[in-house]
Amino acid sequence: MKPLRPSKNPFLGATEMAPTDHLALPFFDAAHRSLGGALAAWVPQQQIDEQDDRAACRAWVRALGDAGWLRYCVPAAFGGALPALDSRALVVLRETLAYHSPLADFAFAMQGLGSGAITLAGSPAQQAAYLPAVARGDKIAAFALSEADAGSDAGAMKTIATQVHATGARGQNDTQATGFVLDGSKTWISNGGIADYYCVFAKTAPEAGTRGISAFIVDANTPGLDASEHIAVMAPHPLATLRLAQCQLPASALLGELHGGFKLAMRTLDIFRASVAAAALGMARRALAEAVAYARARPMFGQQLADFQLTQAKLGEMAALVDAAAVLTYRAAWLRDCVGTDSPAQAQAYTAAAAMAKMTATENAQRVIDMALQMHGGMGVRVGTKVESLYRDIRSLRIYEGATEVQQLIIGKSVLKTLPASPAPSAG
Ligand code: COS
Repeated sequence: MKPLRPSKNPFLGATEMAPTDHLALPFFDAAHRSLGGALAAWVPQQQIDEQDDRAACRAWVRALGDAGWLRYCVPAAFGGALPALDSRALVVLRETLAYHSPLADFAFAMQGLGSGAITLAGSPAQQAAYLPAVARGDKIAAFALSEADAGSDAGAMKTIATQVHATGARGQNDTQATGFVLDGSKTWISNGGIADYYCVFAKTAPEAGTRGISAFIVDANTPGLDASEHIAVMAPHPLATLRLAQCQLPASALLGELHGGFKLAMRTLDIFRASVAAAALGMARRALAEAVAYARARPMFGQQLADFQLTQAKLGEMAALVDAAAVLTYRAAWLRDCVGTDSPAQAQAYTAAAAMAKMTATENAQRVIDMALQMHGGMGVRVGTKVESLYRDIRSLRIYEGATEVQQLIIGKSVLKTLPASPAPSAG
């Protein structure tokens, strides 16, 4: 067998640039290829100490903003790089960032998710006040939907926004609200405690279910907002519980239509679900690169680990899982960019494709990373090796922004709606 190229130090792992060959696929155009190439060269040059996740996240936002990468989170009219949010650019950015640093990817992604609802439904004044600052990295953004008893069942939220009327009366008279008072609690809020503002979803008509939810922009310094309860997780990143006690908001804080918040949240999540898939893909590609580097270098029974058919079979399975995730992820992004979501049928097709991508890419990445860790043997569980941190980093992606089970539900509902009631009769 042809000797395999050993790396100098197998325990340092695969440190080269993120791969870019996949950008040759027809889902992408020349601009995506050049974006991916430039970012892949930029990220490894950054020296950000990630020991303190909050400080690191701020530093990544600063670096990503200064270098212009955050401009892909907002449209050109508000300081963005492209006329509209481009799903393929988001996918390229997140995959490449996650390959090197899941925390860099997190910092980037939250700028997008935390400003997405403003891009989709903000008033011109809201867009001007927040989006350029997000694109520069001057404002840190956050998206506050989940509650202790309302995660997958987002419509079950209890946080309430009571309308205040000119007379000082409180109620649900939709026409004369001069402001709102927010009461409740949100949890699992990424960037909680370091964000400059939060897009908060709250009930404005509690009896109306998902049709009685509205979105608000809540500045971090709003009296009554407390984001000091940090949540520690297995792959540290800024996360907190928000307490909202009698937070007084002006009428201008309402984001989008009154009672239109649930759909706005779903539309925002839809855009970014394909990019969560891309982040998982970046981590899976990195795990595969680590496994290949290790297998080539590790001597065992008089040959290298990579010389064993068992190893080659595993690497083959990992590569196929990565490519399957890649194709679904790129298809979802391409559908949104190139087919659009204007008609109900298009929107339905994209929602299902994004759910398939998110489910498959995160689940496959978990398997690929687990296999890469297993291949590393004892080194795989040693704190400080890349596969060990990837093993922790990937886990939450199967849960946040719609758990795998929610994606299954979305895909299943879509299949029931779109497939014919009975299969065509067979010719025989
Ligand atoms: N885009 C636009 N509108 C959407 C939508 C989408 N992707 N998904 C649902 N809607 C609309 C529906 O069309 C429906 O509209 P009408 O009231 O006009 O009929 C409304 O929203 C309610 O939809 P549905 O009845 O499907 O809502 P459910 O309460 O059954 O919830 C799931 C459906 C489970 C899919 C939804 O709650 C969900 O995505 N949950 C996960 C939330 C999540 O990602 N949490 C993590 C938070 S961020 S880390």
